[in-house]
Amino acid sequence: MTSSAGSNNGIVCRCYYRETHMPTSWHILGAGAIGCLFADALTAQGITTTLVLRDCAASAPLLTLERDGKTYNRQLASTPASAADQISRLLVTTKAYDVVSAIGSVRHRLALGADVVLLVNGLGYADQVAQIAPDITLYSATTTEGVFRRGPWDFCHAGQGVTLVGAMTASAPADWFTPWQNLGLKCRWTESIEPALWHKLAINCAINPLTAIHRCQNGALATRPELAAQVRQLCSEIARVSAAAGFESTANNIEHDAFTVIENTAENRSSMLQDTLADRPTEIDFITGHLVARADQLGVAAPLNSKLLEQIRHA
Ligand code: KPL
Repeated sequence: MTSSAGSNNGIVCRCYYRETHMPTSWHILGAGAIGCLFADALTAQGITTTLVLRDCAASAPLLTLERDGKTYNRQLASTPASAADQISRLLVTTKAYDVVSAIGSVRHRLALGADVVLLVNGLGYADQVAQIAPDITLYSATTTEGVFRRGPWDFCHAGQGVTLVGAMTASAPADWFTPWQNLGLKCRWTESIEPALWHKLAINCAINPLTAIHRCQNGALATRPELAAQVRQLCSEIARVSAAAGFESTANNIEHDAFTVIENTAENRSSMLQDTLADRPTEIDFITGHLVARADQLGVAAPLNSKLLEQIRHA
């Protein structure tokens, strides 16, 4: 990528020219279930894809993935975060609390104007990313793909979902998105990613904290009447916050949508329950924490959400 800077009525304009011969390649930061699913799918399409590994000496991981009832292996390329070669396209699939430090670890490698896609649960980290890496082009994504880890590099793609991708300001699909439509995963471009991210946040607020506190599968939130009543109360609070924040569709549909997800993922352990059971930090500050902060700003009461936030924080 080359760049030129000019001045227009005192406003400094920086123009980026992407060289058309530049080969498509991706780096993936966050070698968990979703990161490895995309690493596999991109590599399978002949797109050079490299996992960025932060805590171990770079070795080439041999991925085992069960998909559509078949298990296969794929050798993935990897690089240590500390390496020097440039990154022009980065897919971030870390935990929400890790996004900023993970991007910080490869900041020295990011090309001017690099495309960075945040495919991460929750909200509230994008501004900090833009602060530490102001010269990147930021995209966001949200997915309902169901993948779980069975071993260090062993994953099962248990449920096909949809991945929505977009830019924070409405725009036509990015040039790099075309091959994403042939990954064997359902990837769709959306001109309104913010409502999609908010909707996913709302679903996670309704499901994740309760499953972590009660150590239950998602389905129990519908079958146990006392938990279903709490889901309904959470949803009515979320609906009020959503309406005040201008997310009408979530405001109108959250209870119906939350129970649909609960039904469709009845056997799942939510990501927050998995984190709790594995004694890892949870993403609560970027899920319920974000909702409660927004409720406070908007002067909307969200007492049950606030209570669950404190319970998980102090668990
Ligand atoms: O996204 C999820 C999560 O676990 O984080 C849900 C939709 C609740 C599925 O388990």
